[in-house]
Amino acid sequence: MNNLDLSKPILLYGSNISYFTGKMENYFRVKEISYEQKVLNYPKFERIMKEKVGIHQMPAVELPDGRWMTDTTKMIQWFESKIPENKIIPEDPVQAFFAFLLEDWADEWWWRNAMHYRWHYSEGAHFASRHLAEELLSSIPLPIWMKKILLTRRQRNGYTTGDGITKDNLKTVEKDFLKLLENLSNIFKKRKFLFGNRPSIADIGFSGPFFRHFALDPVPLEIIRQKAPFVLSWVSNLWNARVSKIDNDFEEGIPKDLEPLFREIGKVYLPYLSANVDAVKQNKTKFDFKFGNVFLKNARYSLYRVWCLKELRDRYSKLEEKEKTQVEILLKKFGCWEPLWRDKNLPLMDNQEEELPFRADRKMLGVNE
Ligand SMILES: N[C@@H](CCC(=O)N[C@@H](CS)C(=O)NCC(=O)O)C(=O)O
Repeated sequence: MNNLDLSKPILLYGSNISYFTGKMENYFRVKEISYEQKVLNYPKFERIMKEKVGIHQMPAVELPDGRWMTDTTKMIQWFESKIPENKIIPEDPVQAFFAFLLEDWADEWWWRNAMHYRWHYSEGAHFASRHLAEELLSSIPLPIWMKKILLTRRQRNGYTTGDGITKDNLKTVEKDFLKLLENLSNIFKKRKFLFGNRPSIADIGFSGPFFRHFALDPVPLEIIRQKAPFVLSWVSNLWNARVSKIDNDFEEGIPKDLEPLFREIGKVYLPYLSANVDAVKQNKTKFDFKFGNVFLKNARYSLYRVWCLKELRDRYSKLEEKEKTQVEILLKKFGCWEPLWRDKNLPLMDNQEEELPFRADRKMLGVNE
């Protein structure tokens, strides 16, 4: 029961414009795990997911033995443990620690920016709402125009204006994206992937925001074309990469040009996780946040992201003493050490997310839970 039968394709349920479904597709392709992408219509999909894995979110994976899975981060770790060849997790534990830190940032921080560009601009909202209405809601007996309105309203209330973005701070959210493009361009003009000419879990993480959002939605795609074409090449390089065919190794240690990314994590993302911890402790479902150049008003709290912070800490705690010292020195240099440990006790539920990837306790943002 614990083994993985790869003689039949794995089924991947989700939309083909979904952030996390796109991430999982990139992983399966790079790792050459054969899969079939399937669409399940609403409301059936929601019902089945709640029954099989406890919550409803995309993507879901069904294994040939009939088991269902959720959560890309934990699913990828599970597949990596079952298929040890052609690993995408660096063998050097220090590199692996930093690769997972980038993956977490890509999953949890860039979601809001991606949703903003898709749903704020009518060009993106028209395209995405029509696509989703036809792809996922075809069994609901309402006219397309009404489904489009309902979808757009749901996504904005859940993930953009309902998650910290206002008319006054919208530009700070967009500037944050431009900074990311600048930092990534400096890397991808020199090599194909983040840690070398070989893809890692960090690249897979970034395929979430980029593959089905920034490099697909009309407004951010044009920005990338004009300002960061190397980033566009990286999106295709990853989609085309097959780890089994790549002889190159990762670069030694932490490449210098990744430092600006880690400094952003220390300046904005980890303080955000800590502000989220405070909000959860006080049961404030909405909270304000101002750090670095980013400013959010009434951002949604997330119980899931408290667990993400715990995962980062656990990853550090499991290192050998010598590696701990190396990681600590680097985290301190990047301004990440203090915010990583700022909150002594994390407000987690008992055994929260311990059954992942087969059962989940919380959605990332609890919209329509
Ligand atoms: N941590 C989860 C996040 C999955 C997630 O939030 N997926 C989005 C779509 S890309 C979703 O299904 N959101 C649920 C909703 O909008 O109700 C993962 O890594 O798979």
